[in-house]
Amino acid sequence: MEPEPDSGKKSLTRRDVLKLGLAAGAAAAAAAGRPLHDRVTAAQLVPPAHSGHGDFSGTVGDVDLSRFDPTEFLTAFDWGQESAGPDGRTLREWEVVAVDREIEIAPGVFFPAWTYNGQVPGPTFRCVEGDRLRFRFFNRSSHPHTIHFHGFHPPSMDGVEPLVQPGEEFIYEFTARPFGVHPYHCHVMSLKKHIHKGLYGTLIIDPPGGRPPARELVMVMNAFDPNFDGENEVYAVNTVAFHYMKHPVQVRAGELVRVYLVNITEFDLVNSFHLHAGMFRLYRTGTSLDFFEWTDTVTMGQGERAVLEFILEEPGRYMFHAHQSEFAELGWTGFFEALA
Ligand SMILES: [Cu+2]
Repeated sequence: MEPEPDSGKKSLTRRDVLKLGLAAGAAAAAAAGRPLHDRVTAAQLVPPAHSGHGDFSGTVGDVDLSRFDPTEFLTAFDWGQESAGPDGRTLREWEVVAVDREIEIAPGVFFPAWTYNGQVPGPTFRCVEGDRLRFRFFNRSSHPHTIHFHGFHPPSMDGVEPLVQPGEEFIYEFTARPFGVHPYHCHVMSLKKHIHKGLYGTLIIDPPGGRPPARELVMVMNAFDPNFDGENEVYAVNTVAFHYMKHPVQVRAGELVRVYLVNITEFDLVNSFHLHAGMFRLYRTGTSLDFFEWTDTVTMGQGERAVLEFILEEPGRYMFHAHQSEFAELGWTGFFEALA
């Protein structure tokens, strides 16, 4: 391992660790007899700086998209089982199961996640302000977990206590308010561990009259610490490093695009979203229909979220990435592809 150029001692950079992780992932995949496409060869261990013209992606190959496809996740809104509640309000019901599952965060890099419904991020739940929401939570994991939603609800429904032990269940029920974008996550100590391991997702509460028609997308800024040293080595939106470089997010030139953006990144103080060649209207927390600012970059602490609205005016590829360059180079970079 090369020492850092400006330091007297040998130290592993986060990027070195990503490379080591790729190698370890390849060895593990081979040992586990995974199919060939899951394995990583030495030729695939290409650091971003040397990956060639026009390719910022520091990974080669693809994750197993049949297990989790970040492109499908973008538009997977789960409205739950809808019925008329006793008071005439719409009742929406979901089943949420906490389950331990290994996930693939970059080609050949596996992470022993704790998940809601087997996926990271968890499902994007969606409803309208005033709906009655009922989440039946089953803990099939090996540790106690909860679901803590942001937004208004009785303190008894706050997901801090009781702890839901392995094999137990709990029903969270409350009325959806206020409209906006609200993260949800496990709230068991050690909090950073339970969140970082993958127990988080997004609850979107629509305004009673809805928002203007748009191409709608969910993006959860997240990161992973596969070597458990308390620092992230892999960054992404929606879990898989560089996924939207390899599979650009397709929209139409001239159409309104709406991104529900959440920052759940553990360990780092802030994360950010930057759009190239355009600007977006920023609705912080999504709780007002008047936009806060017209900008191309938004920076968020953990738990902050926003609605972004923009139009990509001309056909072509528009890059988007964290404006922490380090995060961008460790996976948090993608393209929108505006089609004519
Ligand atoms: Cu937990």
